[in-house]
Amino acid sequence: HFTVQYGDDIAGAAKQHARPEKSKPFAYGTAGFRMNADLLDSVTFTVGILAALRSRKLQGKTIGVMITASHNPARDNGVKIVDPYGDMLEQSWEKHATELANTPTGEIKQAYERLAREVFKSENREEAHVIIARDTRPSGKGLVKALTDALEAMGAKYIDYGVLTTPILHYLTRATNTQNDSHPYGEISEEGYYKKLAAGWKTAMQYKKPEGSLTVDCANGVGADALKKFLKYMPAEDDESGGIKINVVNGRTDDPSVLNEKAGADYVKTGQRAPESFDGKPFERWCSYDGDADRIIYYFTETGNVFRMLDGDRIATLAASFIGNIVEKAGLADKIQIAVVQTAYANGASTKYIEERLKLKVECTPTGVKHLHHVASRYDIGVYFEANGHGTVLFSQNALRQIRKADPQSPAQLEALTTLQALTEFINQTVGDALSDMLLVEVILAHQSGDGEHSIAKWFTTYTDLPNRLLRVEVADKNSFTTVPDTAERKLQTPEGMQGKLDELVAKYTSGRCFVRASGTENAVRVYGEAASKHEVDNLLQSVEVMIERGEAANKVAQSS
Ligand code: G16
Repeated sequence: HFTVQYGDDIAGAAKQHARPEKSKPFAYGTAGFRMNADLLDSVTFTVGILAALRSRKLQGKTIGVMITASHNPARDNGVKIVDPYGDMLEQSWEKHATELANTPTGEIKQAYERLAREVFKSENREEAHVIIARDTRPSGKGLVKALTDALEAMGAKYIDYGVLTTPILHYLTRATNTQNDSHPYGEISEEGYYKKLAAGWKTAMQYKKPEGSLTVDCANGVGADALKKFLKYMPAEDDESGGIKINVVNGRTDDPSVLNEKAGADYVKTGQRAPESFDGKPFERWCSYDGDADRIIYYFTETGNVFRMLDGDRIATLAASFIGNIVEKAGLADKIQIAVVQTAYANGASTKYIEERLKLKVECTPTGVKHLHHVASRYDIGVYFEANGHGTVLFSQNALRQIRKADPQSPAQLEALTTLQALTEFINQTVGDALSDMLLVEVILAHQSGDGEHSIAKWFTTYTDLPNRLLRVEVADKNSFTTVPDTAERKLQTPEGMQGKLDELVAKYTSGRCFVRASGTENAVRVYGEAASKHEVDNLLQSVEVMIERGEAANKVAQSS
């Protein structure tokens, strides 16, 4: 038995952030806790306790806490913990977060002390360090107060960085913890992030000028503020070396009610349509960020107003093919292994293209960047993207070493190495990042342009997507939808018998594939399907929706009788 400090302070402070007695159980989900902001005060307080505890457990390393509900409507909010190297909270700690969040306020001291004994093993008097940021949601400020009350009760030191994009908070967490390393990640400031990205861009774009302009729909979220600030660090628009014209639209962060409204990456991807304010001319490049700027989707129209979307799968294939190419040109193909990580939402045509054309390994994980990131980090270069536009490219220590020590034998090799080196600089190594991913796409398209064809159109024609659809179905209890372990969420375990019925439906369609899973960020289930034709996929998804609704109705009857 050893002494655990701060228990009484926590019990005292918790009274100001009491857990509502009748609330449903809270769970640390796909991206931390996420729900209606009114329910989040007590949860955020307990996240503060856990963040400080985690910092102490890791010898005082700095832990990040981000308050955001990203793509959700403005009334929601969320809170998630970022580990020292900028990746998501280690999964074995998620259960501690869930347990603390569900502890009745009167028992919080005991629950905290029990947990501290379990994780510390012996007395721990380390300092605790936490950094905080939030998106533009009005509820964010109050939640930061709940968080800092907990941090103060825990005797933790903290910095509140105010309103930032999620990826910038991840960047700052890593930069803070690597400042004394031989290769620090970057300057510990928001400005440092912009400078690092712009410097990488300039190197990668030496002697290149992007074709035309790019318009960015910022979903009226924090990405708009970040992008406007970032543009000040970029070369002038008319600069022959990397100058680019970027238009910012849907950048209203003063009115919370418009956040993610008929705009943003989720709106575009889910509905396979442009944001409402779209007025692009044929072949003009557009992209959409989501509410906290960690996802991006590209699109354009062809003559005749045909809408063409380039989602996360397309960014993954573009990046994997380009990087594979320059690794080879740099003479490093036998030293650096590249793999692509996707989820079940990846279009079957993209997976086929990566395996058969690019001849690269593909891994499939459950939804949530935390899962993809983990698997991608096992490779020298791990390209990971969810179809919804959330992803990045990771370079291992081995890859970085090989790139640094390579000795170019020709001007072509030197160019390939310089570009590769620049990519390692501006691609966010901590998490999916709309701004950094946008630069990646723009660099690649600029390198591939110049033959008279629109680079975005050429990108679109590399393979043909299988017609697909994503549905969101509201159900009484999304937790009654569970999936079989180790199937990357592709098979339902419960409701009992539903997977069998789903298999029967899918078998009726050419190249049919469909799965159902509970969302980890919204109170709904998601249904994804693809088939050989649009007509077939529409039909398939309609039948699946009816099947779910019948199941719901039968449940209701069973419960009331
Ligand atoms: C979050 C996660 C993503 C996930 C998305 C949807 O995104 O970070 O990895 O794909 O939610 O998850 P689900 O289908 O479980 O609701 P964001 O951008 O909302 O933070």
